[in-house]
Amino acid sequence: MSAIKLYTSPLCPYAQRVKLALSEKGLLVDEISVDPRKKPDWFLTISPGGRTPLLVHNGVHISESAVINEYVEEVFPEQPLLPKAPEQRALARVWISFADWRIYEPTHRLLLCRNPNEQDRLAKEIASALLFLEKHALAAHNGPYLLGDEFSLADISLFAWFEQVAVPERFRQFRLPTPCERISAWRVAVARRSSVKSVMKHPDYYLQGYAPLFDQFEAGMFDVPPANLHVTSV
Ligand SMILES: N[C@@H](CCC(=O)N[C@@H](CS)C(=O)NCC(=O)O)C(=O)O
Repeated sequence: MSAIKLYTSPLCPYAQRVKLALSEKGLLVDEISVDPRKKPDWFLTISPGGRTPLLVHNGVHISESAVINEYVEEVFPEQPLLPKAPEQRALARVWISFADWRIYEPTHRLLLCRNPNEQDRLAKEIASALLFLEKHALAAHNGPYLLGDEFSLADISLFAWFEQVAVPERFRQFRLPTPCERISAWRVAVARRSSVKSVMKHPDYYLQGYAPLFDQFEAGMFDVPPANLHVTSV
């Protein structure tokens, strides 16, 4: 049994972020999967917010993927996932926040939107954020990662969005903007890492997981979308 417990849910991109950070550090973890649509009472006892991921270590319960990953980085500094220089660390955090607010958050709204005009507007908003990333993060150096040579928590925060990009593509006709050559090269470099290979799931896994939820959502079988569709930032 590992000293680290990680509570996840099957389609959760935020849990994937934490799994990738733990994998980078070679840490063993007990993973417990929770159904976000039928949260067991015992889960709500340890996680009053009821959200995944939740990390339990040394009796401490930590939620919020970005916070969990910073905790993991502080407690297990080997195989660092943040640069040494404060200004580079700050930059990593800027891109983590950018990913949350400019990419994940509008994607959440896009997935939960039934209005075609609004879907179109949100898709453009996300595409424009990706173009910003292409121009301002990845053009600042020769890559291959967001901060240059070093793979960091910034790459991890973005990885989980691209892992599931087939979902907005299939269910919301989202298209990645072109040309985004640097982003394409970044995806190739990230996918080559053994840690990524160990956690990454095939797009079909997400498409099959989301399909019944979208069917129910589009059929108006619930007004409030199912928790699985929560791709929230806060
Ligand atoms: N900002 C949070 C988002 C966590 C989140 O939204 N998790 C979803 C699953 S992907 C969840 O637990 N939803 C259930 C609910 O909100 O009740 C993070 O980065 O960890």
